[in-house]
Amino acid sequence: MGGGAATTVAAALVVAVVAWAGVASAAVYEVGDTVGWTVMGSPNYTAWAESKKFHVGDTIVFSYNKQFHNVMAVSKGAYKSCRTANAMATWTTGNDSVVLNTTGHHYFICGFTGHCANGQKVDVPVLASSAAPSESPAATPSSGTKPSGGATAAPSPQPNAAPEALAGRAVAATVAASLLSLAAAVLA
Ligand SMILES: [Cu+2]
Repeated sequence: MGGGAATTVAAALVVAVVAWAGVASAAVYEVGDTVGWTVMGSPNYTAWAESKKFHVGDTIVFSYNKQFHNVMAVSKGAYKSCRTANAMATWTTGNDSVVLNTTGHHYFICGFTGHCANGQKVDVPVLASSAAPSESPAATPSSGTKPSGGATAAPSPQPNAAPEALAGRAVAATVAASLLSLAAAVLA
Protein backbone atom coordinates (compact mmCIF):
# COMPACT_ATOMS: atom_id res chain seq x y z
CA MET A 1 0.00 0.00 0.00
CA GLY A 2 1.70 3.12 -1.20
CA GLY A 3 -0.47 5.33 0.96
CA GLY A 4 0.89 3.84 4.18
CA ALA A 5 4.47 4.22 3.08
CA ALA A 6 3.88 7.79 2.00
CA THR A 7 2.28 8.60 5.32
CA THR A 8 5.21 7.09 7.20
CA VAL A 9 7.71 8.99 5.09
CA ALA A 10 5.76 12.20 5.49
CA ALA A 11 5.68 11.77 9.25
CA ALA A 12 9.41 11.09 9.37
CA LEU A 13 9.96 14.11 7.18
CA VAL A 14 8.06 16.37 9.56
CA VAL A 15 10.07 15.07 12.51
CA ALA A 16 13.35 15.57 10.67
CA VAL A 17 12.50 19.08 9.52
CA VAL A 18 11.37 20.13 12.99
CA ALA A 19 14.56 18.73 14.50
CA TRP A 20 16.65 20.43 11.85
CA ALA A 21 14.90 23.76 12.38
CA GLY A 22 15.57 23.51 16.11
CA VAL A 23 19.27 22.97 15.57
CA ALA A 24 19.55 25.61 12.90
CA SER A 25 18.12 28.30 15.16
CA ALA A 26 20.97 27.94 17.68
CA ALA A 27 23.27 30.95 17.78
CA VAL A 28 26.96 31.26 18.56
CA TYR A 29 28.21 34.23 20.57
CA GLU A 30 31.80 35.29 21.11
CA VAL A 31 32.16 36.31 24.75
CA GLY A 32 33.24 39.96 24.80
CA ASP A 33 32.73 40.14 21.03
CA THR A 34 35.97 41.29 19.41
CA VAL A 35 37.65 41.93 22.75
CA GLY A 36 37.39 38.29 23.77
CA TRP A 37 37.90 36.90 27.27
CA THR A 38 40.45 39.07 29.02
CA VAL A 39 41.10 41.38 31.92
CA MET A 40 43.03 43.93 29.87
CA GLY A 41 41.06 47.14 29.51
CA SER A 42 38.48 45.88 32.00
CA PRO A 43 35.84 44.74 29.48
CA ASN A 44 32.28 45.07 30.72
CA TYR A 45 30.93 41.53 30.42
CA THR A 46 27.73 42.50 32.16
CA ALA A 47 26.99 44.96 29.38
CA TRP A 48 28.01 42.35 26.83
CA ALA A 49 25.61 39.76 28.25
CA GLU A 50 22.80 42.29 28.46
CA SER A 51 23.26 43.11 24.78
CA LYS A 52 22.33 39.55 23.78
CA LYS A 53 19.42 37.20 24.19
CA PHE A 54 20.65 33.72 24.94
CA HIS A 55 18.48 30.69 24.37
CA VAL A 56 18.86 27.02 25.19
CA GLY A 57 21.01 25.42 22.52
CA ASP A 58 23.06 28.54 21.86
CA THR A 59 26.84 28.38 22.17
CA ILE A 60 29.16 30.91 23.75
CA VAL A 61 32.83 30.90 22.77
CA PHE A 62 35.60 32.06 25.08
CA SER A 63 38.68 33.18 23.17
CA TYR A 64 41.75 34.03 25.23
CA ASN A 65 45.44 33.50 25.78
CA LYS A 66 45.55 30.28 27.76
CA GLN A 67 48.82 31.32 29.42
CA PHE A 68 46.96 34.04 31.26
CA HIS A 69 43.33 32.97 31.52
CA ASN A 70 40.92 30.10 31.79
CA VAL A 71 37.17 29.63 32.12
CA MET A 72 35.35 28.20 35.09
CA ALA A 73 31.64 27.49 35.40
CA VAL A 74 30.70 28.32 38.97
CA SER A 75 27.75 28.76 41.28
CA LYS A 76 26.06 32.10 41.79
CA GLY A 77 27.76 32.48 45.15
CA ALA A 78 31.18 31.69 43.74
CA TYR A 79 30.52 34.11 40.91
CA LYS A 80 29.73 36.90 43.35
CA SER A 81 32.72 36.24 45.58
CA CYS A 82 35.10 35.14 42.79
CA ARG A 83 35.67 31.81 44.48
CA THR A 84 37.46 29.29 42.28
CA ALA A 85 37.12 26.28 44.57
CA ASN A 86 34.52 23.70 43.60
CA ALA A 87 34.06 24.98 40.06
CA MET A 88 31.53 22.86 38.19
CA ALA A 89 33.69 22.81 35.07
CA THR A 90 36.95 24.32 33.88
CA TRP A 91 38.09 25.01 30.32
CA THR A 92 41.69 25.82 29.43
CA THR A 93 42.22 25.56 25.68
CA GLY A 94 42.02 29.27 24.89
CA ASN A 95 39.16 28.70 22.46
CA ASP A 96 36.36 27.08 24.40
CA SER A 97 32.85 26.54 23.14
CA VAL A 98 30.22 26.11 25.82
CA VAL A 99 26.73 25.00 24.86
CA LEU A 100 24.03 26.57 26.99
CA ASN A 101 21.97 23.48 27.72
CA THR A 102 19.56 24.77 30.32
CA THR A 103 17.53 27.86 31.13
CA GLY A 104 18.52 30.17 33.94
CA HIS A 105 21.76 31.87 34.80
CA HIS A 106 25.10 30.38 33.83
CA TYR A 107 28.03 31.91 35.71
CA PHE A 108 31.59 31.96 34.41
CA ILE A 109 34.77 33.41 35.86
CA CYS A 110 38.48 33.40 35.07
CA GLY A 111 40.33 31.33 37.64
CA PHE A 112 43.60 33.24 37.46
CA THR A 113 44.40 35.23 40.57
CA GLY A 114 42.71 38.59 40.66
CA HIS A 115 41.12 38.39 37.23
CA CYS A 116 37.56 37.74 38.37
CA ALA A 117 37.86 40.49 40.97
CA ASN A 118 38.92 42.80 38.16
CA GLY A 119 35.83 42.03 36.14
CA GLN A 120 36.69 38.90 34.16
CA LYS A 121 33.39 37.27 34.99
CA VAL A 122 30.12 36.90 33.15
CA ASP A 123 26.56 36.07 34.10
CA VAL A 124 24.76 34.54 31.10
CA PRO A 125 20.97 34.38 31.47
CA VAL A 126 19.51 31.70 29.22
CA LEU A 127 15.92 31.70 28.02
CA ALA A 128 13.92 28.77 26.68
CA SER A 129 14.54 27.56 23.15
CA SER A 130 14.26 30.19 20.43
CA ALA A 131 12.24 27.88 18.14
CA ALA A 132 9.47 30.45 18.37
CA PRO A 133 11.33 33.74 18.66
CA SER A 134 8.96 35.82 20.75
CA GLU A 135 9.50 39.03 22.60
CA SER A 136 8.16 38.56 26.09
CA PRO A 137 9.72 41.19 28.36
CA ALA A 138 7.11 40.50 31.01
CA ALA A 139 8.39 36.96 31.38
CA THR A 140 11.98 38.02 32.03
CA PRO A 141 12.22 40.45 34.93
CA SER A 142 15.46 42.37 34.77
CA SER A 143 16.35 41.59 38.35
CA GLY A 144 17.11 38.08 37.14
CA THR A 145 17.42 36.70 40.61
CA LYS A 146 16.06 33.29 41.35
CA PRO A 147 15.78 31.33 44.56
CA SER A 148 19.08 29.72 45.32
CA GLY A 149 19.45 26.13 44.32
CA GLY A 150 17.69 26.18 40.99
CA ALA A 151 19.61 29.19 39.78
CA THR A 152 22.73 27.47 38.61
CA ALA A 153 22.58 24.94 35.86
CA ALA A 154 25.12 22.19 35.58
CA PRO A 155 27.30 22.63 32.52
CA SER A 156 27.51 20.04 29.85
CA PRO A 157 29.59 17.00 30.77
CA GLN A 158 31.28 17.53 27.42
CA PRO A 159 32.53 21.11 27.53
CA ASN A 160 33.66 21.31 23.94
CA ALA A 161 30.50 20.07 22.33
CA ALA A 162 30.37 22.65 19.55
CA PRO A 163 31.97 20.44 16.86
CA GLU A 164 29.40 17.77 17.66
CA ALA A 165 26.63 20.30 17.44
CA LEU A 166 27.88 21.41 14.05
CA ALA A 167 28.17 17.80 12.92
CA GLY A 168 24.64 17.18 14.18
CA ARG A 169 23.41 20.11 12.17
CA ALA A 170 25.02 18.75 9.02
CA VAL A 171 23.57 15.31 9.65
CA ALA A 172 20.13 16.73 10.29
CA ALA A 173 20.29 18.76 7.10
CA THR A 174 21.40 15.72 5.13
CA VAL A 175 18.65 13.57 6.62
CA ALA A 176 16.05 16.22 5.89
CA ALA A 177 17.26 16.57 2.32
CA SER A 178 17.25 12.84 1.68
CA LEU A 179 13.81 12.47 3.22
CA LEU A 180 12.55 15.27 1.04
CA SER A 181 13.69 13.48 -2.09
CA LEU A 182 12.34 10.18 -0.77
CA ALA A 183 8.96 11.71 -0.05
CA ALA A 184 8.89 13.24 -3.50
CA ALA A 185 9.64 9.84 -5.04
CA VAL A 186 6.94 8.05 -3.03
CA LEU A 187 4.32 10.70 -3.58
CA ALA A 188 5.06 11.03 -7.30
CU1 LIG B 1 42.00 35.76 33.33
